[in-house]
Amino acid sequence: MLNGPNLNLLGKRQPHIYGYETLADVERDCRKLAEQLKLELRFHQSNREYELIDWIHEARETAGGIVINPAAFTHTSVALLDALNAFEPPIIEIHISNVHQREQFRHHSYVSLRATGVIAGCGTQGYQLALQRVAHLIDEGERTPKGAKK
Ligand code: CA2
Repeated sequence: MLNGPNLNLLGKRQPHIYGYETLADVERDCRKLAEQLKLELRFHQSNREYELIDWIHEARETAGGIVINPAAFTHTSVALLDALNAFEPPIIEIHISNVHQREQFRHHSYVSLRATGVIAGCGTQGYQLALQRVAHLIDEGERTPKGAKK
């Protein structure tokens, strides 16, 4: 689960947009859910684009899926898109706010060009919804023989 720039401020500023839960609260709730879903969860946040890219590269060898809130990099980063394009398993893009109800520049997402699914406007609950979706897609992938039509 990857989180982009400024999400370390979650719950501490702009609660009218992002709510009162901190990123530590989100991580705690997701860890509980991951345990129920029998998934090993790695949870990261960075304000640096290259660090997110390095984690995506690392995930190529180790992860069954990615949940990513790219934050402002959503709208700017071809580099993040390129890294995600090199990752094969499911990717769920999540936004806490409904980006489509906000400024025009938030309506476009480079990451959506690669994301398997997108969740926006469900608050911090979106992270848990995304995790459930990844678990479902991993299960489905394991039941579908390679090369079979889905
Ligand atoms: O709604 C989302 O989750 C966003 O990805 C959040 C980004 C924003 O740039 C995207 O357009 C939508 C902003 C993350 C910054 O988070 C803060 C949280 C609390 C206080 C200040 C910033």
